[in-house]
Amino acid sequence: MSLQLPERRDGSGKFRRRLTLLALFGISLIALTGCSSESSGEWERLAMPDPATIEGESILELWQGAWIAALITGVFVWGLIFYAVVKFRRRSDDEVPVQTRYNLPLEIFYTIFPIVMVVVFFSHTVRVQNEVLDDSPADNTIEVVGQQWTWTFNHPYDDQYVYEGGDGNTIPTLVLPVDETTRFNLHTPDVIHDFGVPGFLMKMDVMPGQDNHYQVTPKRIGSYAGKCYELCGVYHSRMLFNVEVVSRADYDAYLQGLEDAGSAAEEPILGGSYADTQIGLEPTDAEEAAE
Ligand SMILES: [Cu+2]
Repeated sequence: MSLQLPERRDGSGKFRRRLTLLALFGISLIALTGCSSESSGEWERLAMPDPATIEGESILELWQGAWIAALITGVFVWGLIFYAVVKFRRRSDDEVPVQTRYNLPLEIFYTIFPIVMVVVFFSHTVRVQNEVLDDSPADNTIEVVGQQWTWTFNHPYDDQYVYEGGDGNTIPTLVLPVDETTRFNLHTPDVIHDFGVPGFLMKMDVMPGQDNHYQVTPKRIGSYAGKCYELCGVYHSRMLFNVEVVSRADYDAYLQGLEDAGSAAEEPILGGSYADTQIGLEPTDAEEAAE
């Protein structure tokens, strides 16, 4: 019997040492990842990029608010769990704590409170969604086409459409004027794609037979990266595009440049027949012979 005590002490000492090591590891991890000024902003935004559009600001607020609400709930629940674990831990006297049943106020609380939480989360989500998907007339409308496996951007200009598209070898650029609201009408002739720019904190599915849309108001000039967010086939990873937010004058010059280059059409180029026969993606002679 007397041997048991030192053994148990030993065990808990090991446990404590391990816990200390784990805590030190966690603290150094936080210190190592959070030391530059750039990443301190990232911490505040909870890993979201700095929004480059006005709509992105609301999305960021929703993201931060949801995490803060979830964390407060988490701390409250963890507090209760640890309180119960410590207070009612097994003791030498082995006495079973009081077993409470049918505590009506408590049961009403944990039925009502989650409903209240869901209502709060839902209402904020709907509010931000209405802001982001605001349907009021935009300054510009771009017909965006996603197809296996690139993008085409049709800009209305000079009573026609000027366009820029990629192919298997080149990545297209989406040029947008700064401080203006641009609406994207999303089209696809083949499968579901998803059109998004991480720096804008926004993406949306591009559905065959159903033209989705959303709009953005870029607030600073700069270069961003965009991509397809929906696994759409073998060359999904090629569905990248560049985004250039430029001044109104530069945007006009860009549109004129497209017209001068002959990239103009009466109707927007909506893809289709050449969907899987883009440059670099044609079947090789050997593949054709095998068919
Ligand atoms: Cu895609």
